[in-house]
Amino acid sequence: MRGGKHLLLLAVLVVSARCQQPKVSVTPNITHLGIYSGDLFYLRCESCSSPVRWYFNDGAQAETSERYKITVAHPGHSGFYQCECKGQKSERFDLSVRGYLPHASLTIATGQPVMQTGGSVILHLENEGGLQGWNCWVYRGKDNSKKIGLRLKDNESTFVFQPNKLEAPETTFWCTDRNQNNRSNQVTVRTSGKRVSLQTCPLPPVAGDNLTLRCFVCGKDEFINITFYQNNTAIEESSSVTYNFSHVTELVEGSYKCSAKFMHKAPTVGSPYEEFSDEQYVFVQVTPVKANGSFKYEPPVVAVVIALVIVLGILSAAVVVYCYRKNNVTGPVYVELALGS
Ligand SMILES: *[C@@H]1O[C@H](CO)[C@@H](O)[C@H](O)[C@H]1NC(C)=O
Ligand SMILES: *[C@@H]1O[C@H](CO)[C@@H](O)[C@H](O)[C@H]1NC(C)=O
Ligand SMILES: *[C@@H]1O[C@H](CO)[C@@H](O)[C@H](O)[C@H]1NC(C)=O
Ligand SMILES: *[C@@H]1O[C@H](CO)[C@@H](O)[C@H](O)[C@H]1NC(C)=O
Ligand SMILES: *[C@@H]1O[C@H](CO)[C@@H](O)[C@H](O)[C@H]1NC(C)=O
Ligand SMILES: *[C@@H]1O[C@H](CO)[C@@H](O)[C@H](O)[C@H]1NC(C)=O
Ligand SMILES: *[C@@H]1O[C@H](CO)[C@@H](O)[C@H](O)[C@H]1NC(C)=O
Ligand SMILES: CC(=O)N[C@H]1CO[C@H](CO)[C@@H](O)[C@@H]1O
Repeated sequence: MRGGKHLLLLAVLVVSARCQQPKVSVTPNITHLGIYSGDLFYLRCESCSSPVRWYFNDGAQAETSERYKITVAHPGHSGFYQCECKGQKSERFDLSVRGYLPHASLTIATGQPVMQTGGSVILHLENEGGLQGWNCWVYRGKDNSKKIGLRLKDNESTFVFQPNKLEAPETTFWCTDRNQNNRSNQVTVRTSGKRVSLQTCPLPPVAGDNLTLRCFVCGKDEFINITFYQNNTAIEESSSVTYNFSHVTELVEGSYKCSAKFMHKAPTVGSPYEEFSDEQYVFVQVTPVKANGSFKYEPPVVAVVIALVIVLGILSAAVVVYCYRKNNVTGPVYVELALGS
């Protein structure tokens, strides 16, 4: 029967797709919780090693590593992503970024978004509906996210806790309710061995807000001037460690860094020397809009499908053998983390 034949071919397709076809996934695994403005995550091309080609809405991207980093998510990142390696292209991965923040809020109570390596921050979690059953998670850029168990006394709506010391270059925190239906925004803390660091608000400013950039300098007494840079162009040099934007617009969006001019201690040495901070990208949220996330289905050309099916049919036997040998990959396991405080 015709239908039966098609079904068989479909089964063959599924088997071979499972083994060979690359697949786009998200780390840390937050997709089931919704992706919101300001999130940091990686799109990963599973069963691929670099070089990888990435596509966003069918457009080729510059990224060639297995991981495609989204540093500060915004609705403009919504669409479909595909990765390709060794001539194999993944299925479309639909990503929808909400143009607003979750109800529950996580903020830095003590510390800054950029800390010295080995430093620690104190975080403040708040949810109007109470925090019973809530836990937090930490992602350090590698491996899997780890759980931070919160020792909540009762159903309070705010909680303050201190995660472990910051050793990774980039550490991301967020919290979820018991059933993982709701979550907080993320807080990302970076570490830097540099003496100069630029601090911005951890959440992207909404158009119309005021925004303060702050240049932190270790060894305060010896620096003379601070320079702020926007997209590598100096925008201000003065003795002030802050730079303010009032009523930000999209035009403020860009890459920022600052530098401090230091004077040599010895009285005979003349000219000052300059040290730069790392760059921070500032994204401005325009009016909170719901992401579109619509999936456009384009029916494939029948002839191409038939040709593909025949080719895959020939290959399937070899593929099945290969699969049985190689299919011992396990899913990520979340490790419970004892809390220091
Ligand atoms: C991501 O998390 C969801 C819900 O906990 C789970 O069903 C899914 O298998 C996870 N995905 C991966 C790739 O671990
Ligand atoms: C926790 O407190 C909130 C109000 O603060 C209330 O709406 C909610 O029902 C409480 N949950 C439990 C499990 O007691
Ligand atoms: C510091 O900045 C001021 C402008 O605010 C400038 O006049 C002065 O020359 C700068 N000093 C140095 C050492 O660059
Ligand atoms: C920027 O704003 C902050 C607080 O709103 C203020 O303390 C600071 O002096 C301002 N900086 C400048 C350069 O105006
Ligand atoms: C923003 O800054 C201006 C001064 O530059 C001030 O008048 C205004 O109150 C500030 N707005 C907010 C929301 O802080
Ligand atoms: C800075 O560069 C980014 C990316 O190239 C661009 O989108 C943005 O408009 C630039 N911002 C400014 C203020 O020039
Ligand atoms: C949402 O999608 C529809 C049709 O696909 C389009 O007309 C509309 O402009 C989109 N809206 C946004 C906010 O992207
Ligand atoms: C406080 C809050 O946002 N609660 C939501 C948690 O998730 C459930 C299910 O998605 C919603 O119904 C609640 O409103």
